Amino acid sequence: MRLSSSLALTLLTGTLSYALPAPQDEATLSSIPSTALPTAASSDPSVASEQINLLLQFAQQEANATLENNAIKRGSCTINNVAVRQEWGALSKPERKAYIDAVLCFQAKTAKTPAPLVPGAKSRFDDWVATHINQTTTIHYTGTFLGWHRYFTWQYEQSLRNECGYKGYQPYWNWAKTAATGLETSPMLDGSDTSMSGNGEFIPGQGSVNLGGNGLPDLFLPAGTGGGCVKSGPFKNMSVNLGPVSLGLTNGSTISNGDGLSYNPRCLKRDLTDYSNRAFANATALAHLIIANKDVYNFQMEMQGVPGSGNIGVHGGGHYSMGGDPGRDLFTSPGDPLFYLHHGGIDRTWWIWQQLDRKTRMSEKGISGTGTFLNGPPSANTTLDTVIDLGFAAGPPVKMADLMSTTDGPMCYIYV
Ligand SMILES: *[C@@H]1O[C@H](CO)[C@@H](O)[C@H](O)[C@H]1NC(C)=O
Ligand SMILES: *[C@@H]1O[C@H](CO)[C@@H](O)[C@H](O)[C@H]1NC(C)=O
Ligand SMILES: *[C@@H]1O[C@H](CO)[C@@H](O)[C@H](O)[C@H]1NC(C)=O
Ligand SMILES: *[C@@H]1O[C@H](CO)[C@@H](O)[C@H](O)[C@H]1NC(C)=O
Ligand SMILES: *[C@@H]1O[C@H](CO)[C@@H](O)[C@H](O)[C@H]1NC(C)=O
Ligand SMILES: *[C@@H]1O[C@H](CO)[C@@H](O)[C@H](O)[C@H]1NC(C)=O
Ligand SMILES: [Cu+2]
Repeated sequence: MRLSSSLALTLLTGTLSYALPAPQDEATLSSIPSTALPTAASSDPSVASEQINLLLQFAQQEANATLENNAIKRGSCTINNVAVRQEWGALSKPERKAYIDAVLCFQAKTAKTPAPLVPGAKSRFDDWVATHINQTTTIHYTGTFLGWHRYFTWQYEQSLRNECGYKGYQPYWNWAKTAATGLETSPMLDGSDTSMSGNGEFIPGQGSVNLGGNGLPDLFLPAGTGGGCVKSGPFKNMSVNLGPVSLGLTNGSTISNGDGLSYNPRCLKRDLTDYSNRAFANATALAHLIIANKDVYNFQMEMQGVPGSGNIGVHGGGHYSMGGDPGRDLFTSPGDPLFYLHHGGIDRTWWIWQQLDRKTRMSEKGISGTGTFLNGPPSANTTLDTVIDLGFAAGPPVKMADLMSTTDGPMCYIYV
């Protein structure tokens, strides 16, 4: 009796990983106690980067301990078969090329979306953009934001593997790193054959983008160092077919092309903006997001930016540091293939945060919000039973319950 209740307590407090040392890796498992984790984000970017690294190590420890137990219990996702998602710069050049080739293959495959429904969806890549446009107002500032984008990114990765022979996994963007180095010199955006293509052509004399208006205070972001068509790297020839729906321009105005579903082929434009990366997605901002927020409401609001606060969060910071078209259009943003590296980074941030308190943050208490953008118009609370449906991009529909863990539901991956 005494023994079983203490085991139950151990399970409840999530410390089973420490109680049951894994046979081969005991030292690692017990190496970072939760008391050693930082309690406040450092304002020094290099110290903050160290803090993020420690949080990441701890998250891996927690996730790996569960995967070790799954191996003992002969579960399907174990430490032996778990996919490991890496930062773009950590991939070898052949690995980067393999990812790029799979995306180009995807862009050359015929769409599954029926043309009468979305005339602008020409490729498999476009199926994803169409789904995102169609659901934009019900997947941002909602209870589904994190889960929806986790599933969207995972299914994209799976489709690259299953339909285009990709053998790797979804790489991610570490904004803290590009905030320190600058975007244009990073291996992800240097315009080389092994990058996600580079900046757009420089357009002199651009003004600012205004993210305010519509009752909110103005929030001006300066233009970047590009602005025109991307002319270097693997995606220099790609055609952006859908949108825009709500594209911020550098003269402060916003343009749209109706519902964004008609065929509107144009070049991929980027306007790499170090300012937005440094101001909103630096190491301190990322460390603060993970450390300071104890409940999911505050976590996801800081991540997306509290409207009117002047801070667009790491989510907005990443999007607006790409700039251009479709980068500055919330609806059409997956039309830039860099979107998936950005959302790999978003998902990784959520994953690390979840591992710090697995019991709460992977349960219904780890969900906050409703089915509509800032609950306008009012709608039902999102729960573990809320269904996520990616339309013609990929199936099957799943429940939020299946998306709270990256290793206990249909998915099986971790981050390093
Ligand atoms: C967790 O497991 C992954 C996959 O085997 C490994 O790459 C990573 O180093 C491990 N992390 C820790 C902290 O044990
Ligand atoms: C871009 O298109 C041109 C003309 O069709 C072709 O010669 C070139 O190889 C293409 N470049 C890339 C990177 O796909
Ligand atoms: C901003 O630029 C767009 C595209 O060039 C143009 O159509 C629009 O009229 C401009 N708006 C303002 C306020 O200058
Ligand atoms: C880093 O991000 C934080 C939070 O967004 C911000 O307050 C700070 O000014 C940023 N640092 C720099 C150097 O821009
Ligand atoms: C929805 O969630 C809010 C905030 O957590 C809560 O106050 C409210 O009671 C919930 N509504 C229902 C119908 O459960
Ligand atoms: C858009 O969403 C509606 C409602 O969920 C759905 O019926 C329709 O098929 C969707 N269209 C696309 C292109 O996914
Ligand atoms: Cu989105």
